[in-house]
Amino acid sequence: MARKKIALIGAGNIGGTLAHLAAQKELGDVVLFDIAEGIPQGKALDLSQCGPVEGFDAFITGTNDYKDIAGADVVIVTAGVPRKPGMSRDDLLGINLKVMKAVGEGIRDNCPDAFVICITNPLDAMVWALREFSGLPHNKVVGMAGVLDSARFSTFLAWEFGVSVRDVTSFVLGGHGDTMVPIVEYSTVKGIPVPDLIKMGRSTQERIDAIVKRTASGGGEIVGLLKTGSAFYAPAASAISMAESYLGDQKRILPCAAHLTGQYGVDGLYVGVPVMIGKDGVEQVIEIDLDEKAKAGLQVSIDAVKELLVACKGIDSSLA
Ligand code: A3D
Repeated sequence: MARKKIALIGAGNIGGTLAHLAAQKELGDVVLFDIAEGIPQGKALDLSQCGPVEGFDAFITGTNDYKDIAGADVVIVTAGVPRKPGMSRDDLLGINLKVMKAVGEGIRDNCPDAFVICITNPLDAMVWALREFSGLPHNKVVGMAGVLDSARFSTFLAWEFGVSVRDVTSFVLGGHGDTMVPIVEYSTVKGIPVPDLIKMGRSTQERIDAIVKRTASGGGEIVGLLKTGSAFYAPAASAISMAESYLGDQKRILPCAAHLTGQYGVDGLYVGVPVMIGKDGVEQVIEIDLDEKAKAGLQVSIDAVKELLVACKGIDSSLA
């Protein structure tokens, strides 16, 4: 069987880490694309030389030409610029929207059958715009945020309870970061819901509330420490788990920014919800009953996404 092809658009911190993980896991051959000349080529060469040491078979190449992503099975998009001092949110939105236009058209023209995972921020708006510009089916374009947010939540819960991260399942809905909606009732240690663990005296409501808060500002905490960039190891690992579920038809249930068509009372927006990812991309959106607090939290997320889309449509009239 021919090897799969993984195209990574953006060869920055996350792009390079994605390339390393994809090669180590032998998901397929890897093409790193970036507009910066030399960066994708240099990283590809460096990563190729890990092969003999780590014992993986994967061709890793770097390019500045979209033609080289032709026929890719999976595309993971991290292209964009971070917000710099003095730049407004709308300035950033305008710049990254232009990037999504170029990337979307590059995917449309070269690998329209790919499964596309967007990571570029502001995530919920960029994944929507990328889908619009690429014209791919909605089930084949998805945003990565929930896997990362729930990984952060699970990490802190495992530390709190002093248990293996493997025994923790956590559940988040909604947007990335501030508007994330953690569902504590569905977060468990080996199936025991966190509220039950509080009743058992294993933690307190105050401590869990603090963990929820720390999770929601988890990205900012890392930016504050790194000072020159944002998190990249866990974001890359999260996107790779989504790619693996697609390539292996694993049908994993993962929280992703997915296109909704009436689920959770939302139509035509990308919102963070649990979905099943298999060989057809997003095969199902899992709708769960929410209590009033979670519903209100999700509504805040939805309103924030709507506001961003209005701004996008104001910047690029082809999106209106
Ligand atoms: P960084 O290391 O700056 O890499 C971005 C790369 O994109 C750079 O190499 C740029 O040269 C490249 N680039 C810029 N414009 C284009 C273009 N038009 N075409 C192709 N490449 C281009 O950033 P990073 O890898 O740390 O982060 C990438 C993105 O992910 C940013 O938007 C972050 O905000 C976002 N991010 C999202 C999450 C989520 O959970 C959603 C988490 C962490 C980072």
